[in-house]
Amino acid sequence: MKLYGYFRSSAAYRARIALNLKGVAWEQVLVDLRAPASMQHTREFRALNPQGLIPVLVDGEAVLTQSLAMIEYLDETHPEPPLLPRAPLPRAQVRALALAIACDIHPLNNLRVLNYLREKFAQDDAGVNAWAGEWIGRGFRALELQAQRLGDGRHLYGDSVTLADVCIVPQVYNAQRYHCDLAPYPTLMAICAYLGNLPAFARAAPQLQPDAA
Ligand SMILES: N[C@@H](CCC(=O)N[C@@H](CS)C(=O)NCC(=O)O)C(=O)O
Repeated sequence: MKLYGYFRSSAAYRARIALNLKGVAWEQVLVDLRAPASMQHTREFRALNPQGLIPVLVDGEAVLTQSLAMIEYLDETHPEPPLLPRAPLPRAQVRALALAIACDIHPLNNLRVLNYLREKFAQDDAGVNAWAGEWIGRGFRALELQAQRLGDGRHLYGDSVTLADVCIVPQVYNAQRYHCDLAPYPTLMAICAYLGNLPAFARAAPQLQPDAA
């Protein structure tokens, strides 16, 4: 499989973790999101994903966009280890945690949104960090409580790695990039400290990717 990604992209980070957990052979195609390269806007890349977003997963002739869809595809085609519980209720609860991150937190600190704040609303680094911190903070306050209720202190949900864990580690990385105060979220931080040492997570870390600056 081929994963189109960029070391700092937290959505690509999720896909890297899942590919590693599943133990499939995969290679990385680097898409430099930074200006002036801005490879996500090239005609060639838009032919692959008209959204102009990474990650993109290519499996043979199949092209998949949206990290959560590709992770569920991997989970269905490579069932071990499962990233979603089988029973409907825990399955929905894990998805809810993952979606809280992928739909409600992450889009507000995506590059194109932050660039828009800079270009159209004249925000500097401090303004951009305050924006990102606000939305990450609102999301993390809820997740901290949910992790205390639903997790075991090492996992966001239950006692094994799930899709929710695949999402929280990259989102905490993003929070650190934007200098968020993470002290109010001791449960989330303990979970990420544990997960970050698992080989599949460790190998997916941004600083270990070939395009890391
Ligand atoms: N919901 C999408 C989000 C993808 C996304 O936002 N990717 C970012 C990097 S984390 C991107 O490609 N940004 C390019 C840009 O903003 O121009 C997913 O989960 O795959």
